[in-house]
Amino acid sequence: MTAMIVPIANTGAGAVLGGSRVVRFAAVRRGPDVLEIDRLDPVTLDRLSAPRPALCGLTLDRPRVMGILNVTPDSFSDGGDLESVAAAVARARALAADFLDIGGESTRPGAMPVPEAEERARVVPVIEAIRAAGIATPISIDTRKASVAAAALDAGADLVNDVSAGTYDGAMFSLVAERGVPICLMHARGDPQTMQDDPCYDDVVAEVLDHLATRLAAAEAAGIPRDRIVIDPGIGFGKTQEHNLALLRDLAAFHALGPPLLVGASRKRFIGTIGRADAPKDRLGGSLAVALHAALQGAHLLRVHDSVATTQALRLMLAMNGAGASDEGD
Ligand code: HH2
Repeated sequence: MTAMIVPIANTGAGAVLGGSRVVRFAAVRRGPDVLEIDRLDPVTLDRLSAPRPALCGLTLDRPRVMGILNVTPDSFSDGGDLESVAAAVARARALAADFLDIGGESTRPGAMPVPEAEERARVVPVIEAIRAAGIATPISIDTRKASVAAAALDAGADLVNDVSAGTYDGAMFSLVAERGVPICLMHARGDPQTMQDDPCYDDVVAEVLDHLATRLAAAEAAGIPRDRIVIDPGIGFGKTQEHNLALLRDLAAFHALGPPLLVGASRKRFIGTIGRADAPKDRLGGSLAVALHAALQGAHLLRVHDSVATTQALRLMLAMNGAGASDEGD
């Protein structure tokens, strides 16, 4: 198992965390010990702090907002909201996000798989219409299927978000390598139908880290260069509330792998439970709290439903930390 190093993230002093404009760390936790960064080996220190490569032309020195556009009838919080292509385009515009993440298959707990042709028919017209409307925001296609990813890329998508990290469809990594696009590798345990049936880990952070290291190596072996890979601990995918909280608490541990870090916690069940909000759409306050926490642990991409509110919160966080609120020069 990977030896876990958890940067103690702070603002103001030490080395930058994950190439961030605002988050720094002067010490790390390793097991029970706290080490000053001058006691870290240079390779580890470099991996933890090196600037991350730009993604689809966007720098990752500040957190970027990925707005969720679900074109599904059954997503847990917004399923069925978008009943026409025109409504999806209007939503894409209203999200005003740095990235758009478009999905045609719900991966909520208990969801049934969607046939490939059906999933393609949901996402392709929406991507084509977004591009035809002149919206140039980078689009990520949220799918586990290589044929859906291929059709979405043909229609104008720029990167692939695979919640199975290439384990669902053996053709996914070769497609991504061949097309030369970035991919987000997310940790999940089990499939959506069964993943919440009593998930168990000895040490959830170490095990998720190890799994992502293995998938990262598999993606590289399939010809996807490291500078086109994003990683994600997969909040809510085969995890209890305690697992989610442990992953968020030690989020900075994931910087040790090197790639940019994406976090998707928006409106998820643990936010409703802890924040006492039964309806997913009532979970904005808790979702913002988690997004800001993740940003202050150096997360590079925040996958959210409420992108306008999240962008506003991040601008304030950046301004208060002296990093400027504006995106001028991006
Ligand atoms: N969460 C969901 C879907 N895709 N992708 C990444 N990389 N990370 C996530 O945490 C993640 C994801 C589930 O949320 P949502 O899309 O809102 O719901 P549904 O799966 O029901 O469509």
